[in-house]
Amino acid sequence: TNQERTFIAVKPDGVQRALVGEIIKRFEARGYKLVGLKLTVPSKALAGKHYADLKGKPFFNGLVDYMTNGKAPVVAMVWEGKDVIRQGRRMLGATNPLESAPGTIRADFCTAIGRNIIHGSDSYESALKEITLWFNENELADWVSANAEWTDA
Ligand code: YYY
Ligand code: MG
Repeated sequence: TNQERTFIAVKPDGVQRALVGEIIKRFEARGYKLVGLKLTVPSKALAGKHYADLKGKPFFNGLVDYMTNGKAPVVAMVWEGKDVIRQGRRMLGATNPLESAPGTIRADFCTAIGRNIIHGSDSYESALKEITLWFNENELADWVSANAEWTDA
């Protein structure tokens, strides 16, 4: 439905590299609606839950440290719109930037899998879990975009 929501986060490397505006711009320009936005340094507990399915991978501890060490915050966002979970993943590109198609965010702005600048939920279940983990209900804005009559049909 048009009300589908996904969790998108600019990781600390994306914030350091001043790509926040560029990333927001792409989702806005596509016609998606921003309903949640905050700068935060996640706790190790939060990052561990966020990446729970990767526990045991050799890169897990480094991943959690990079997300939580506070050298830069994460820009946590919730975006809403038609097919936004799947389209968000397509806009991000493959996990390994060297395999990402040109034109995707990862291909256009990075080369290292361990510094791939952005996160996006990979399924409806992940989106629900991640939105709930990173945001309180009262941090999400219900609003009607004046563009909706031109972008939705
Ligand atoms: O969802 P996505 O971010 O595209 O990939 P995941 O398989 O969920 O891995 C999460 C995160 O872990 C990835 O964005 C970078 C990091 N990572 C890594 O550093 N090295 C790997 N071999 C695989 C993933
Ligand atoms: Mg993932």
